[in-house]
Amino acid sequence: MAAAWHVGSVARSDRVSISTIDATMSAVEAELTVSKRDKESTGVNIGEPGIWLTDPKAYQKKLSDLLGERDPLDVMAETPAFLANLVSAHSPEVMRTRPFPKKWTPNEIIGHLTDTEIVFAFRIRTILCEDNPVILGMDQELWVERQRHNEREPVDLASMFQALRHANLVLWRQMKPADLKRTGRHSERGPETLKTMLRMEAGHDIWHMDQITRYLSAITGAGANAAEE
Ligand code: NI
Repeated sequence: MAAAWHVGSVARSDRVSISTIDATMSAVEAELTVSKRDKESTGVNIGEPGIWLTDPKAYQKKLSDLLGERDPLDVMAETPAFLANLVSAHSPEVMRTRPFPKKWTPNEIIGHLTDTEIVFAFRIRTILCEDNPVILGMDQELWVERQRHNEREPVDLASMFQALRHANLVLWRQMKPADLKRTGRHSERGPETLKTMLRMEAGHDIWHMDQITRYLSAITGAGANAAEE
């Protein structure tokens, strides 16, 4: 069953248990592209308390820990099919259902993943082609809200993700070990190598595939104890 694929593969690896994922969920939920301070200073509702991490390096490590010893390129190559299966197995109505207050819908999670591919597409090319460039963060919540991801067709979002991921995988696969050592200066996390970003991107996939699976279980009633985060 497609929906169980990601969780199953994580469990099989024996490196990251689902309880470990649950324990890190609230932390990983927070993209550190926008700090709590910035959120507050701009008057944007930050939602639930504690959703924004205060330690960017911890976020980096948690995503890397989710990946464990798996090959990031293998993980990232599997995600488009996983999402394509989800949108064919569930109606648009289900995909647009908000399972918990203030949490994304499954459709919005896929929208967020397309945003991440767009952001990474620019960042990795900038770091590969320029010397130690500044990499800017983005406000993931506002991107999801103002692009109205939830109004989009789930099939379209999944297909956009597939195309964007393909374009990025082509570039990732071309990179030599020396390329992966190149650095950018993240506006909040500081210096970051392409190798670190690759591991983060794959860990980000694992986190959101687990999240979307749990949310769909909660919406459809398939999971007895679907976790909110
Ligand atoms: Ni994310």
